[in-house]
Amino acid sequence: MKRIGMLLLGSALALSSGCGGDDQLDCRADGADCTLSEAAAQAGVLIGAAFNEKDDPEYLPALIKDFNSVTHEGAMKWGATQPEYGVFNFDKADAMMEFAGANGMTVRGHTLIWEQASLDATPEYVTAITDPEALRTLMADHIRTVVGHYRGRVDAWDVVNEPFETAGSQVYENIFYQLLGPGYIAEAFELAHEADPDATLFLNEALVSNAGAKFDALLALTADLLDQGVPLHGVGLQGHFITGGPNHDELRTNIQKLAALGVVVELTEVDIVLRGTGDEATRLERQRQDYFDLASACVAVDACKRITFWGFTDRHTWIDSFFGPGFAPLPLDENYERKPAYFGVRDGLLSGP
Ligand code: 9MR
Repeated sequence: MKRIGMLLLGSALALSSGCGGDDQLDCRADGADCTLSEAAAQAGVLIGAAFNEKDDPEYLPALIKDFNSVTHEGAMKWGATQPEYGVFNFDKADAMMEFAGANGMTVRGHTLIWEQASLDATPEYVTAITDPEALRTLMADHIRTVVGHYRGRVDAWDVVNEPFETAGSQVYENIFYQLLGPGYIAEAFELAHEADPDATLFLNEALVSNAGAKFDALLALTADLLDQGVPLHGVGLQGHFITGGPNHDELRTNIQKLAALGVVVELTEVDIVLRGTGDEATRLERQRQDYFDLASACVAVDACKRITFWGFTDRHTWIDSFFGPGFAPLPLDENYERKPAYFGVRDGLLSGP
């Protein structure tokens, strides 16, 4: 299955998007039927999607058609890049780089440090460490090797992913926190910056798109790191909307508050489950409105530079494997047809000045 996926990735290298590059195209003109990347280009933002290897010939052509930025769902995580102590493997991530390069797409690197009890990709040989200096050495080697391998080629890195408790607003006391203290975050950013001084370095967090204590904690942490002179350049608001949709005003305000600190902001892992009551048409319309609210909140603030969806077609979404089928969270349906959500994103992108 993985081999087939890699072959598909290879065979799609030659495809070109045929969109997104036409500066003359006016997506607001009557009858214009722009792709998402064309609309995003007009809005001055990047539009991306996470992907994986899939045994599905329609998958990559659909990704290329609508997006100009990619993220791999797993290939750059610790467990993939350093599966065993001191043994690095860049096969899948290198294939993504080649795919992105051949199709004129930028790459968001995800992620260098992410360790949580419930869900991550940090191998046991890391979490089993008890000596702080051993962990510090390993963390430095990991970040230097991975970021160094892609120096000058990955334009943004999620250096630390989900430093907070998923359901709370406290910093999560992962193995790095336990052994290195809260300063592990600053250390990770310093290491990444040394390894690639031109990469935009992000703190990436879940469930912070709307107002609340967790967003306030993220804002305070960002301000604190910047005060310390840490090379933190961006904050990613993931945007997995599982229980509720984005609130346009709260999201815009959150982006503005982060921008006021001097960082760029990206919406990094967007999906919005088809939820609530009513018939399917009603739910699809609510999802369209949610996607509109989200995209329009981003383009309303200059500092919001990219929207990345966590997948792009309902045929392949992590939501199915974690929560079961039927949540249809993405802009393209299971047959790669454009959903109301797609038009919500596109209209939202074009809603700016
Ligand atoms: O979608 C990803 C899934 O395929 C992986 O199994 C999982 C664990 O590595 O991570 C999922 O992506 C997560 C992302 O890396 C960080 N934020 C939450 C995402 C959904 O769980």
